[in-house]
Amino acid sequence: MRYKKVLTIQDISCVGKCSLTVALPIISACGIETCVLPSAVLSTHTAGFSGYTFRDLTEDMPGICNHWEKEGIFFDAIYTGYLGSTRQVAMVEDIFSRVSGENCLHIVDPAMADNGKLYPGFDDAFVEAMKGLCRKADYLVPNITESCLLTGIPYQETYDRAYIDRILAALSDLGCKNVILTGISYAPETTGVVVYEDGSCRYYEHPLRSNSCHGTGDVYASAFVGALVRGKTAFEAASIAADYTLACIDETAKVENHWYGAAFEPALGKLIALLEN
Ligand code: PXL
Repeated sequence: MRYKKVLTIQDISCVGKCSLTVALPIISACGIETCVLPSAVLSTHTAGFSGYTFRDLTEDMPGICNHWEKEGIFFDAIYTGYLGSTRQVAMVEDIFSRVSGENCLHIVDPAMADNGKLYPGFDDAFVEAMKGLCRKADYLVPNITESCLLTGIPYQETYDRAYIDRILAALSDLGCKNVILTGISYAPETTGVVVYEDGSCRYYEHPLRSNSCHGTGDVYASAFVGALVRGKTAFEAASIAADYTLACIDETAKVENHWYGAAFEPALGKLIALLEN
């Protein structure tokens, strides 16, 4: 049996349930070996906490990659999320070229913005650098805000299918082959994901919950990567990740004061069941 190995490159937010503390358990639950390259270490994530610590690990990256190369370590997929500096984005492109195994899948979540705004600490130079990494992705997993920043299309809170088609065409012009566009809602009670593959679009729609919590983008991208590497098609993986994320949001609603992250743990059994269908 081929034992698949994913490398995921994103930060460790020690508390806050996002990035590596979400990717590691979720991809592992999908039955995939999950190796990590931390981009930065923060005491918490930056959305809703104040006074967090931030240690940028850019300087550690070349040495870690050199060692893997010397050991002949290669990956079946590389999945990137929140990166710690603009300089790091080019380093990650270099890592793609050095430790990708045969037919390695590259999945890029350009985690840098939400709700029309860049996250604290990011600027236009970071967005420019991120465009380069997005071109290297086999699958890009952005939200609408990130897509707008990458393409220069003004962010809109309400929109129609023509606006989403324009965003997808612009991402394609940027060089992104396949795009899983998350959080696309065309009706008040529903939301969903648009799966754009080789120029054609499919939409997976599901109920929209009124409770929101931080970190659902990371939960979604991690489940997508786990399902894709397990051998599901991109549309199947996108749908499984959406059903799982919805289950996590429902679990979060049962817990008091859990705004800082999704209660993804109680729904892991559901994810495993979805993968076995
Ligand atoms: O979920 C994206 C994310 C990841 N890592 C850190 C963040 C955020 C979003 O705010 O602050 C540190």
